[in-house]
Amino acid sequence: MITLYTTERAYSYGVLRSTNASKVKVVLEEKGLDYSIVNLPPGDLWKKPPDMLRKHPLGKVPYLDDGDYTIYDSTVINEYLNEAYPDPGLMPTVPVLRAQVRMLENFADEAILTGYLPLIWLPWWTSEEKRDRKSMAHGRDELRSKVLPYIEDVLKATHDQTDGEAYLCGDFSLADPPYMAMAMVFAVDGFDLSEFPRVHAYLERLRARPSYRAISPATPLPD
Ligand SMILES: N[C@@H](CCC(=O)N[C@@H](CS)C(=O)NCC(=O)O)C(=O)O
Repeated sequence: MITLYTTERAYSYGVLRSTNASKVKVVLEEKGLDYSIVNLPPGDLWKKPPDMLRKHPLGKVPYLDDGDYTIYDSTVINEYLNEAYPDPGLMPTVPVLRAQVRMLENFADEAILTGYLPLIWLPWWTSEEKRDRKSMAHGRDELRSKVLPYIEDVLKATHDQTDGEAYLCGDFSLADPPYMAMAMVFAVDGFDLSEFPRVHAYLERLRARPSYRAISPATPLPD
């Protein structure tokens, strides 16, 4: 049995979820795996109680139990799931394409999920009066100037070789789940993507996948 440890909380404007754990949820869903969720209180991410540190030495989410094993770090977990449960495969077989998937996944992790997205996302977890508007505006500006132009170019290059309906590396792959987490944040934030039409259409395609339901702000927490 697989158990995913994450943090999710319901607000009047939608359910907010850990972005890194959302990457993993998408892969669990894409593979049709049975899993349960342990929803840790957001405060545990700061307090890092001993039970959490025993499972993840950095006291972060996600981590995942699969039988007797615990695996942490969303990228490592997703590669593990793809190897342990190979159907459907989410990695190409050609080495240079595998490298491309890993580069785009790493770009999302560094530039987006740990880079600029938290400047927008963390304030949404606090009350409206306490929200740091300056940080949110800075996060949006940095994404617009340093991140989204690159993704727009990658999508243009991919689309020039495909039918224009492709994902980041052609078929849906491990490169895409972190951008699904970004799509989730942008849905709550109402982020304006009119300058980036390819990114806008790509995020809409991601939101149309059945696996997005598991991370959508519109999907209620289980009772
Ligand atoms: N590289 C890690 C990053 C995990 C991460 O930063 N998770 C956030 C929640 S989305 C967290 O636990 N933050 C608390 C902290 O950084 O101490 C991964 O991909 O799993």
